[in-house]
Formats: sequence, C-alpha cells, structure tokens
Amino acid sequence: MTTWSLRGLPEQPRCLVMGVVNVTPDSFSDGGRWFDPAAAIRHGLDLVAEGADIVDVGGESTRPGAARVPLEEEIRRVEPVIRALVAEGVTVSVDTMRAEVAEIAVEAGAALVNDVSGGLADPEMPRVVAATGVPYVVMHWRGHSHDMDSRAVYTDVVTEVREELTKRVDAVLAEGVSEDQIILDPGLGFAKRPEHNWSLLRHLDRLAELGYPLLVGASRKRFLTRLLAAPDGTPRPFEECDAATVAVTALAAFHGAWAVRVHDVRPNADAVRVAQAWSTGGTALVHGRADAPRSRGGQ
Ligand code: PMM
Repeated sequence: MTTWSLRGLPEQPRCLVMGVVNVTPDSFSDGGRWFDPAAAIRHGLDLVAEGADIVDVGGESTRPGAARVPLEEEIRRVEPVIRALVAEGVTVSVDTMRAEVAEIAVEAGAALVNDVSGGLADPEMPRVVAATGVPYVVMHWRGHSHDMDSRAVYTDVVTEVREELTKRVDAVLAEGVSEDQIILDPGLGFAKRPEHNWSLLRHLDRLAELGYPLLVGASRKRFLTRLLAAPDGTPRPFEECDAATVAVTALAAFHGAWAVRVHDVRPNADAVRVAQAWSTGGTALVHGRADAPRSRGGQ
C-alpha cells in the first residue's frame, strides 16, 4: 500500500477517511442537518472522534439539479466552521469551486482545497491554489449540477475520464500548481450514470496509473440507492445506503485509494483498517497492534 506524503495532511499506511460536513440547507443526503454553524462544528468534532482523518467542509450543495449559492453566502457558511475546527486541531478541507472561498478557507487554516470542478468552474482557482501551496483535489466534472445528468454520455467512460483528468492536470500545472499538490477524483455521480460509476470503480487502477493519489466519493450516492432498490424499482433512501458505502470503502481502500469521502465515518474508518490488515497480512497495523493481547470476543 502506498503511503502518500502531502503537505499538511495526515500520513498513514492506509486509506484516509474524509468526513463530510455540509453546511447547506439542501445537500445530497444530509441537507439541513448541519446548516447551523454550531451544529456543523459539533458534527465535525464528532466525525474526528469517530475516526475521520480530514473533515471536508462545504457550503454549496452539488446535488443533481442544485442551483448555485451566492459567493458571500458560501463564505458566511464555511468560514466560521473552518476556523473553529482548525482551532480544535482538526485537519480541514474546503469543498468549493470558487477561488475566493478557497483563499479565505486556507487563510482560516484549511489544509486542502477540494474542487469538484477540477478548476473548470472558476478560472482563478488553479492560480490561487498554486499560491497557497496546499494540496488540491482535481475531480472529474463536466458541468454544473443543474444539467450535469445530460452530460453523462460516454463511449468508454474509463478512457474518457482518464483523458479529461489528464487535461485538467496539464491545465492546473500550467497555472503553477505543482505535481505534489494534486489529488485526483473520478467524480462518482457527477455527469455519470450508475454503470459509469461502477466501471470507474472497477478500473480504479487505470486512474491510479496517472501517478497521483486518488480520492473516492461514493457515500450515499444515487448509484447505491439504485443498486439497493426495492423489487418494484423504488430506490433505497440515501440514509439506508451506509452499509453499501462501507463495502465500497473496503474495496476502494484495498485497491489503493488514498482517501474516501464519507458521511458516516465510524464504520468506514473500520473498513479502511480491515483493508489495510487484509492487504498487509496484519504486519503494519497502526491502531490495534498485530501483537496485542487477544481481546474477549472470540477468535
Ligand atoms: N461528492 C459530493 C461533494 N463533494 N468532493 C469530492 N472530491 N468527491 C466527491 O465525490 C464529492 C465531493 C456530493 O456529495 P454530498 O452532497 O452528499 O456531500
């Protein structure tokens, strides 16, 4: 298992867990629950207690069909939450497509810029990220949420996502971002139908060949609600898809993902440890030493 070294981010010989705090009234799966700043801060701290290595704070929903949030409102939502979590020693990432928000967030202590548009939504973003020097998630993206489903057209999704990510990497490098800042993300659910998401997960190795750490965000996405649909085709509610998310986490971690972005942290933190133990034969355990006395509870 590769241990990636990214400035300001935790280093572990296992897949990292990024917990999600959506400071939004209308997010994909947890809309409204953490809209109040105090609730968002408490939730971020709870996620760390449950095993999150990084807490991803976002102020703009990217759920399919979502409209954009004004810049000032996005800043108002995320800045106090980032400042408070950083003050508590939390490693925070900011989930934003806007350079101005990224700049303010890094100034407030964010250690990572997570841009679902990979620098396409705001042409200033790569320059700002380059100036801050913090790691930068370049996600595969084809357009804003209001019409992204109409862009989910591929003949060979893995090859096309690989090519489009490569173009984005070249573009951000040309703006001064350095190679050791870049993290790639296939962008599950963003201009992707369920079969596209599954192909990308099946071929994570082809994205890993690009030579950058990979972040995978499958948590509570529509393709899981469809996979687990009732016999009459009714999709399973988002919040009842967490076990499927954990299964994706175990497999993604086993296949070398650098990190997973998840809502329900604790079982996913368990899953990445299972994947680590499985792939190393238990020789490099970080928590729970391989030679620790056996606990009660069987073999
Ligand atoms: N998905 C969402 C938001 N931000 N960031 C990255 N890097 N990758 C993702 O897959 C991703 C993301 C949408 O999920 P949510 O609204 O349920 O948090």
